[in-house]
Amino acid sequence: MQRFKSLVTFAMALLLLAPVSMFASSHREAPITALDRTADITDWYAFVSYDHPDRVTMILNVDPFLEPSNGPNYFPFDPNVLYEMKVDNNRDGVEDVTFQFRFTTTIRLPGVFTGYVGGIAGIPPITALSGPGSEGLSLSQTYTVTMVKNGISTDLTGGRTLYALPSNVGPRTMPNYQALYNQAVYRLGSNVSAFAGTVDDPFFIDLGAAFDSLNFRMGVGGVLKPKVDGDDKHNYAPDAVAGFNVNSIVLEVPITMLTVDGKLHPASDKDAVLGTYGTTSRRKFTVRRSPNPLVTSGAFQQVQREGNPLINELIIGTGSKDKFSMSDPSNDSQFASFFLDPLLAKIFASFGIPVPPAPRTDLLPLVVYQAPICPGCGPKDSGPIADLMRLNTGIPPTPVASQKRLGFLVGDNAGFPNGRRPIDDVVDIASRVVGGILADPVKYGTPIGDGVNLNELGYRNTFPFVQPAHNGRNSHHIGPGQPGCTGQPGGICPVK
Ligand SMILES: [Ca+2]
Ligand SMILES: [Ca+2]
Ligand SMILES: [Ca+2]
Repeated sequence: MQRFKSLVTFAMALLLLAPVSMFASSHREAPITALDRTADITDWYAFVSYDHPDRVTMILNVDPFLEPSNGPNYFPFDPNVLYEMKVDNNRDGVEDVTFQFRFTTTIRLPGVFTGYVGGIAGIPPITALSGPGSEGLSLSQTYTVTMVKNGISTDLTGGRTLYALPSNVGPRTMPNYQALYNQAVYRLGSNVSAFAGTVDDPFFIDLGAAFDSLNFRMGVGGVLKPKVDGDDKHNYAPDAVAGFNVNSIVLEVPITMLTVDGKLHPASDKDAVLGTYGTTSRRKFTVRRSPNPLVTSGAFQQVQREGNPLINELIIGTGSKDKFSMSDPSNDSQFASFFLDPLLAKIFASFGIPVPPAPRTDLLPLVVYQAPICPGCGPKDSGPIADLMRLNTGIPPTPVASQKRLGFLVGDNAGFPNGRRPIDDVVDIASRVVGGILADPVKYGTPIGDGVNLNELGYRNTFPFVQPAHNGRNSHHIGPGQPGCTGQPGGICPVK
């Protein structure tokens, strides 16, 4: 008992030192971006498209916890932020193909007090992003898509003007939001598609339990019972992100646009494997001269990046997070001590969950190129320690009906940590990986999880793979005790 108490004391001491958002995917996790929300990356996804196995889709989500009713300006992208998607195709941890997104804001109705208006005062409802039907769209955003490869910048818009999808204000202003959403999907030719706008946040987590010092509702340390663990169709705990929107940039490109030689490769070939991440950057200098808008100048400085949600959230200590955010992945060996002896594993151990001893070489496949994600990689191909979302493009996508929330851990090899799809339950997967499941699934395969098993709106199975934004007038969140999570008898979610 004394030993147990001292372990608990130890665990609590560790918790006080632990990263602020240890379990959030990446919502408000680093000190700088907690104060700079438009540059705050919440999630990074990269996967082979389920409907087009010859293409890769990348999703960069930014600006966390957007309350759908939060007018009058809602959630424009930041014109002062450079949003980028980066791909390493030759295993040195340095990007070889970069996609850049820049936004421009126009206020078309400067005398009106809100960003969006319709069905009132002679202004028709908003039914289009431009032209007739867009009269009430005062706050209008357009964006550019540029590919940088071998130092050459290529405009991918084909000369078209691309409009970002505003949030779903409500039924009077936007009576057919789905139609607006459809208009924001751009097929740009050469099998390149782009989308940018406010959408349902696809991430799911019981944040309240996680931050109450890992006070999970399913069991001590978050150990799931088989019924809960095996149920990909219901939530047994409240999803704290449910009912919130996020700003999303989605790009789909042919795999051949990304690989080192412009060809497709089988899974056994090392050239099939890409290392991907997303970044936000701002110019180094800002001048504020009232009453004029601020002016920025100078080179771009990276504000944040995300590769694996696991590394950014569960591994890096808060005192190093800003440095990590602004560093390049190819320099991540400076963070090797966090990778090889993670604090979270010690906390799991304090709950009585067996974990492997440090150094944790079983975590290396997430930060270097090696099997199982890169079976074709030899010892000389591993590259430097680098937090990249590694994706083997030779592994075919799993058909939608067969996809599993636990992805790679349960034989759905097209899921995290081989890339990441919206369905992948990264909280549960990452917790189990830290618990040692890659080292020995029998010895260290404790089914750790939070009881939130899916996104409340489900998943879209075609481009852009994100669901339309929640309605500002008629939406709600799913709190403890409210409908939307099911199953747990006598627990916080009512049984249906
Ligand atoms: Ca490279
Ligand atoms: Ca959601
Ligand atoms: Ca979960």
